[in-house]
Amino acid sequence: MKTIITTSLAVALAMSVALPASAQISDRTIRIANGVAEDHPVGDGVDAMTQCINEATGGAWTINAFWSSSLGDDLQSAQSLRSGTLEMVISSTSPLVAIEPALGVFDLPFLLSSAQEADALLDGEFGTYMADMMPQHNLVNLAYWENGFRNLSNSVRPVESLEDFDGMRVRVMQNNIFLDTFQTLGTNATPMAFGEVFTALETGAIDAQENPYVTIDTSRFYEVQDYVSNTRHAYTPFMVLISKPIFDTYSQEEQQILFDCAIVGRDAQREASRALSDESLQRIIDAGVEVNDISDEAMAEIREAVAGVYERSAESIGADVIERVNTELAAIRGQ
Ligand code: TK8
Repeated sequence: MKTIITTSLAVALAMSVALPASAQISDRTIRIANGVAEDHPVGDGVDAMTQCINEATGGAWTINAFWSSSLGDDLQSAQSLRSGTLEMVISSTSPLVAIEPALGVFDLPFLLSSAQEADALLDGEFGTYMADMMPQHNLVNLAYWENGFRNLSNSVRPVESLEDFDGMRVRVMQNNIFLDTFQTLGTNATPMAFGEVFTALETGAIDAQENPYVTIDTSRFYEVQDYVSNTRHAYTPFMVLISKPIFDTYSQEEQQILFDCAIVGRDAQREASRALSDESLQRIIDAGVEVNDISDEAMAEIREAVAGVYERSAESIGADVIERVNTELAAIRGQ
């Protein structure tokens, strides 16, 4: 009896030494929900993340991405994650404000002014501080990817001044900060899920929407819009979220693979996003859309008009969160 135990122990030990990794890795299937189209830079990020996972798990995991809101919109998907019926979503922070109001900090108009600033903020202490708010909602943020600087497109006129926003029927993401911003600019703003935007533009139910060039390109909004104005009014990041109830069933090693590969995906995704942005802009122009910049003077007026949004959002976001982001940004800007 004793010999048998000793032998099986020895075998188990030998195996655990020979197979240090696979012993902790189970077969898993991860479905990833997305609102964007597959040729959006998120597709490049998912490819890089998947390849990294394949290498780390020896192919034990199956990753299935679903595009163009085919598993539901950002908020619906995030709710499915919370109840443990879906594994992952790559979502803009904006619709998630319904779950965690502090995320509205990223919707504040003209908060960020460059991609470098965004990276430093999101990959630094502030990004961690915001991510740490998610587990209490049954969500785990693995990384921040790039959605990008948002620009206004419409079918009415080029927006060159504050007055040009007047009366435009614009779709905004579903939260009060975007609603406030666009109402303050004088538009008739309607919150709407991303998946409904193309049809609403096509049928003329709305005149305008706002998204980065890569989204105006890959979601083909240029087919149903005549003008794009370079407003860069917000940089709303993507969160790569995993369901916490599901994440909790993963071994520590598996959890680490998720974090590491989401970062590998992030780097590929941001690179693709920045490379595609100029190409997308060119495709939009080639499609016959009129693209315009806004003068510094007019931009200053637009910024001034929406400055009050910060004050009015302080209660929902949390004054401490706004103070924190301002402090962090001042440090990043070397002020
Ligand atoms: C895609 C969205 C989208 C966002 C929006 O699911 O809703 O306008 O910018 O890209 O996250």
